[in-house]
Amino acid sequence: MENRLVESPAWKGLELHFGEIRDISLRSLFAGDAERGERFVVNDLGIYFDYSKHRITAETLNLLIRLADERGLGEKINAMFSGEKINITENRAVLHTALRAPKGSCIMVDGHNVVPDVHEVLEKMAGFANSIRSGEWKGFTGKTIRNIVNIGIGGSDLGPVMAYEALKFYAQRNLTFRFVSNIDGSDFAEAVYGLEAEETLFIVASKTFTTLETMTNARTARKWLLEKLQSDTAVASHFVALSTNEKEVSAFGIDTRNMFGFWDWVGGRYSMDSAIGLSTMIAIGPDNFCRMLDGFHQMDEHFRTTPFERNIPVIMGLLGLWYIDFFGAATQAVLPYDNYLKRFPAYLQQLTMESNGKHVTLDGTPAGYQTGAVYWGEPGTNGQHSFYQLIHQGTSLIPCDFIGFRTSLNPLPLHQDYLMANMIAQGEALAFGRSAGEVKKEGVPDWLVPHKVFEGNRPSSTFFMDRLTPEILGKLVAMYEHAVYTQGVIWGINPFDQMGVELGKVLAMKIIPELHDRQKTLEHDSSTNRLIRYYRG
Ligand code: G6Q
Repeated sequence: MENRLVESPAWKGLELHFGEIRDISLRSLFAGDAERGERFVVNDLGIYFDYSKHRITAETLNLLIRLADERGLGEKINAMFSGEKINITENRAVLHTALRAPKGSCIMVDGHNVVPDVHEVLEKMAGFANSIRSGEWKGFTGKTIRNIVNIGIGGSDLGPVMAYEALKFYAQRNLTFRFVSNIDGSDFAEAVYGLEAEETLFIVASKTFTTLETMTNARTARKWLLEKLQSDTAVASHFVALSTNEKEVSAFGIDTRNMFGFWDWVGGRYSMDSAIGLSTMIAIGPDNFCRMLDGFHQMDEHFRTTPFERNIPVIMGLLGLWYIDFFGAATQAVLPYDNYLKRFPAYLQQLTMESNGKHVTLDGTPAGYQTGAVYWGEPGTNGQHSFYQLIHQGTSLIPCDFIGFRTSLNPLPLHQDYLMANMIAQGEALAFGRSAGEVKKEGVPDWLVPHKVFEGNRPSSTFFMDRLTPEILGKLVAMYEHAVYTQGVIWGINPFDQMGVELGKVLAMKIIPELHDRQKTLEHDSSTNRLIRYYRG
């Protein structure tokens, strides 16, 4: 089936339909239906999802849902939730949903119920998080831990950083959190700048415990600590590991009692609610962490059980596909109107692009149609004073996701009104623009009119919620996770491997010894050879 997407009846129907509605404006769609702003809305789980400002009709949605049905989305959702090995290239189950399954549920992998394992780790994490938060856990010299440095990269960094920033309001403020990911020594140097080793805990977060960047930073951290504390035994009270690889953790010198495990069925970019979330749990406390997990779980259940026409992640995934494959949109902007969500676009970049940036379908043949879009964004209103110009008046079509909250966590007079007014106004301006006639009425001279025209017809979704809580964050992340899966299923690709990051890593390992050994003959292309010689100096 994988390769027949473009042959499927619903796809053919969408092609015809696209021809009919591509030039219809949002102005006319709204003018023709006074209820449109209520009709294309899902209000569930505390999320008001308005997708009325999309270039769709009821017919578009029907066809997209038919496409999802024809591609077996319902069965594929069940396959994922029930632990089938849907990550076929790595022969693995994909069970991030088990990380937030309530105690007492049963999810079998290879004849084993994994839910009790998940809760055992959560309890161990909670015990540890509490001992750091209360000051009970002491460093090697008997001092209380005040600084937590998470060392990890990719999925072992972006989730923890994003969640820490997003939930900082709920964090225990006498603890300092820093994150090191880059192999660039400056990242490490800045992360430990001004920290007392005696009061610092390093969390080495690595599923494999072999990643070059993380292991290099972890070794540097160990050296930094030992130089200051002058004893090898200090490692035990200043290092913990989050990993699936007990052998490597132990070889590094971390006591496996200070290791928090997870499993091969948790993908890196789907792991922020596994042991990889230890820094989050230390920051916000186990109770808030559980509220976040509950939010994830509620969205999982929504995705698993809600009919597609009211299913938030399914609709999101379908709309994304509509723009990518029919309108030729190459990018999708994510614009949170909440400063705490400043790292959310970066987090989503990995989630979406590493998942759906695939050129072959499950059977290995070229897709032949466009898959994953480029995700990007910055918080509003900052972005309005920077790149929004291109979204409003540029030549590319860029669907936008606006994310906002009714209540600010820091309610300073006027700020929230101004923030939300701006978010709402942006969606309105993008959709309806400003015509030449309207511009002329303002007395603008003819020659200037084209420059002041906003064509409009630029689509956006708005996600409106009451306030940013751990529970809502869980829902938002799971919502995007499942939208990604929805698209992956329809495209017939594997959203759960990431072979594309391998080649660069392999080539870097070859180049490392060539950088200083002038005897080594360089056998790359002429450009690469010259770059290596330039570095050699
Ligand atoms: C995510 C990817 C990747 C991974 C990092 C870190 O889905 O697999 O970003 O998370 O390469 O890997 P380790 O956790 O094994 O160090």
